[in-house]
Amino acid sequence: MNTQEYIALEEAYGAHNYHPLDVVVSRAEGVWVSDVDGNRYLDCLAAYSALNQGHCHPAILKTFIEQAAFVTLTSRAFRNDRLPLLYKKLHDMTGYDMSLPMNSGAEAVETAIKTARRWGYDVKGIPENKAEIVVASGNFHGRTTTIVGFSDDPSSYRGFGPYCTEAFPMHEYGNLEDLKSKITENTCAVMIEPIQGEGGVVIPPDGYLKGVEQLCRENNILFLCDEIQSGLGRSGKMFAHYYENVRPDIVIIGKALSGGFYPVSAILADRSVLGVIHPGEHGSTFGGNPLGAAVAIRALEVIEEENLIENSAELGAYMTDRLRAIDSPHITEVRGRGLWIGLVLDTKARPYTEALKEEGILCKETHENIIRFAPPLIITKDIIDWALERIEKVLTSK
Ligand code: IF1
Repeated sequence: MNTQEYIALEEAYGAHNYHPLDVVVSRAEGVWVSDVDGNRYLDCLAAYSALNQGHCHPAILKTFIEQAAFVTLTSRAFRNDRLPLLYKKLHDMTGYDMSLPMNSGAEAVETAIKTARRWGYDVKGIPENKAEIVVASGNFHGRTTTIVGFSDDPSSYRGFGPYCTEAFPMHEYGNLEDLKSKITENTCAVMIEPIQGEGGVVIPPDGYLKGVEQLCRENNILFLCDEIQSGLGRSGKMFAHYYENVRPDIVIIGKALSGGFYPVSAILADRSVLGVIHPGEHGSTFGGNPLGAAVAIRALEVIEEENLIENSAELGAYMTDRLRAIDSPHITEVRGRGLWIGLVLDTKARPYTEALKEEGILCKETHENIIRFAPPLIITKDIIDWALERIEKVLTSK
């Protein structure tokens, strides 16, 4: 079958919950993907940073295949020989006492919400069912009904109510005075992304993360940091919150935690916080399974072994500088951290992402006028130069 035939099937029998580019990927390796018609593309989206290690990384693949032949799932009614090693690896890499593994990012966010509320009641002494978590404008934390209930993007929340909005007061992202005004005696946590991905790589003002941490400490509130997209090297550091040397009480991770092989997410926290969850009070069928744990351990090792964090910082700065040097009347801003770059245009971005696809580059627009570039962190300078030639051609031709 060819591209159009696959698309016809998808249109006929699949829910239309996405508007993807018309490229039908059938093979992928490293930074490259190929479609069913034999066209090859540079992947500049990396599955929204689930593929920091690149597609089908051979070392992770080897572990995936080996572990899948040993044991894939035990449920948590029994123990297994991979999960303890993942717990230790996450402790060693991040410095947090403990972690709680889940599957999707949204599940990890829900886990953070439940943990913060339970801490609010059992430790802080907030009256039952009164706990509030302050969230940010422009947030994206997943698509469960709880989470979309505190989104300010109608395409995320419209028609999915009723919501529990009083439990999630919203402050203007980046505005510490506004955050302060939203804190009450019933606030158990503040939850933010250190950089907002879906908002188009929105970097908050210097000092904002430090200010959030300070307000949380002063008001006995937990600082929850969603690093599902920004974490694990994407921003040029292990975590984007490292740019301001803050230490959140709960760090939420996912996506590249498994290198794109398997849904693995987790929350990281010290015993004083995660100790509020007791046996039988939270979990999931696949959470902490040995296949996911084995893959996650190997995915984390690859980040270290291949110096992906340093590569992201170095080549991200290079790519950002080169994009800023493009003489295009349509580029109003180039912003980013590491290999996570938002190209802000003064016009709709879709025609440009379509034109880039014709040049062999896959990337995605967000909020109509922003093109995100987030290639796998294994990318090399010569491939970035190859891409920049084509990006400049497209951005100066319309
Ligand atoms: C889609 C973007 C959307 C996330 C942060 C939690 C989650 C995500 C910071 C939930 C997931 C994905 C979801 C995916 C597209 C992508 C995305 F922000 F990355 F661009 F949607 F807005 N926190 N982001 O970025 O993790 O449950 O998906 O594993 O829904 O199409 P998940």
